Amino acid sequence: MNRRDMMKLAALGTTGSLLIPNQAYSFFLDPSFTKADFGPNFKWGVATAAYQIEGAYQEDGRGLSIWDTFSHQKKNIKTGENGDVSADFYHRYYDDIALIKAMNMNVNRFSISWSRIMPEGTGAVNQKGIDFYHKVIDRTLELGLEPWITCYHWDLPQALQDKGGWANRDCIGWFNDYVDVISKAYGDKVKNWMVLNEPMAFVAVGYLMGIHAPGYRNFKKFYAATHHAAMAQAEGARVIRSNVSGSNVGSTFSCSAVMPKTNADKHVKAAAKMDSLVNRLFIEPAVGKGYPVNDWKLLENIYKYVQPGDEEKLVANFDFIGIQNYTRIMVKHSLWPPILWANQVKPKNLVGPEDITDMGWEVYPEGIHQVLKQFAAYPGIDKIIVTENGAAFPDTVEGNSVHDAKRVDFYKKYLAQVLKAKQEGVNIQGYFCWTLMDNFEWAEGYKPRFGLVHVDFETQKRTMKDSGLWFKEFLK
Ligand code: GCO
Repeated sequence: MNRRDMMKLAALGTTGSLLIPNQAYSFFLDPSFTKADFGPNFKWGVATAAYQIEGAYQEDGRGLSIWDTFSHQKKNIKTGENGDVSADFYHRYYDDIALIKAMNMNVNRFSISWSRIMPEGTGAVNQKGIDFYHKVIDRTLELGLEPWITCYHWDLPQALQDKGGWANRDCIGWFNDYVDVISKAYGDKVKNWMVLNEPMAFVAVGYLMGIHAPGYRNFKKFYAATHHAAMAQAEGARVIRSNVSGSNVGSTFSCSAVMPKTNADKHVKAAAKMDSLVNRLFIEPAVGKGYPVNDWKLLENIYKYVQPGDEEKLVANFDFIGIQNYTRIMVKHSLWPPILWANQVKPKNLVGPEDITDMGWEVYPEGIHQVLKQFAAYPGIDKIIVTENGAAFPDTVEGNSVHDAKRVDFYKKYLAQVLKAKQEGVNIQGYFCWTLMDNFEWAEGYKPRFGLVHVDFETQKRTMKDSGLWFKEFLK
């Protein structure tokens, strides 16, 4: 760290837009474990996504993405909001990245906006887009943090959606070309790469449920998009490996412990279908097991889009996998939705959940232990990073403090379960919080706040929450 940074860091908490209250927060610390229990080389970080934080949606040659289109259409976002400005990270990255350092973390996981790099999705490269992420990476490195890049966090260039998006097989090639550009541009500086963020989420929620961009409710498009994204996760890994010497390549998976409501056969079968969709859909082809069709025959339709030679290409040989966990799913047999014949028991209908977040998700710390074990059991999984975990709760803003006791409690309980899995032998090498600062929560708008840092979206003032201070103290 140079002198200027030291001065900047020293100034944090006193003046300016970065507020870190100076009180001692050691009373937060849970005596049951310490940072040292996770080992000396454990990676601690925060994760963010381009569309959720950057704003500047028309600046410096950026093309439009499906999330610009989707959020600008009426009724898609519950609050009617969009990511046009968001947390304005595009202009504030310099100070925002310092907040990660101020929490004593050592990793900055962020995603690259494909349409900043290639405004039309293919072809011409936008030098200003390339330059922006160089600045983000350089800032990250100069603070002594490791940059971890997510190539794709859901913001497909709109020009490619106009040609069918992930439902078009050409998307595999478009994606490879984009990954080729960014891995060549940043490969000298960045060794840690995640190909896709939660493919199950963007194909199921975007192509089947119609809740996320591009907003389709279409089984055929869902099957096609699933196969093309699964191909892209493996092909993308190979592109990175060939361009980046000493690379550490993985991809991230959304996962939730799935359990049947009771041991009744119909609930058990329903849970198995849900597990195939929610947890198994992308990891199994990546480890050479093919699509998880045994418990949910309908998924056999994906094979209509599989061409000769694809099955070998689906195998990714990841150096690590990213586990992203928030809640569990308690499943009951149900006539709705038809075809899946399975539905989630709403957390509010469960008996005595620990708590329910602003997303309506049950707080269930044991669930992260369960999914870590479940994913570690696949062949060829050597290393796991928890690439996202966190919670949305309302914050209490009081002067220059932001109190979020429930979030602090959430992190302590989930971390205890991560540690338990690690002590039982799962090779977990890092833990990244979702997320650095409050941001655009997709179809939910700005209402659910997941940040360790509070953002006042009127003034863009940042204030570290008690949870951020907890990490600062815990990681000291
Ligand atoms: C996700 C994402 C994040 C979300 C977070 C909370 O994977 O869903 O990576 O973009 O904001 O999970 O919903």
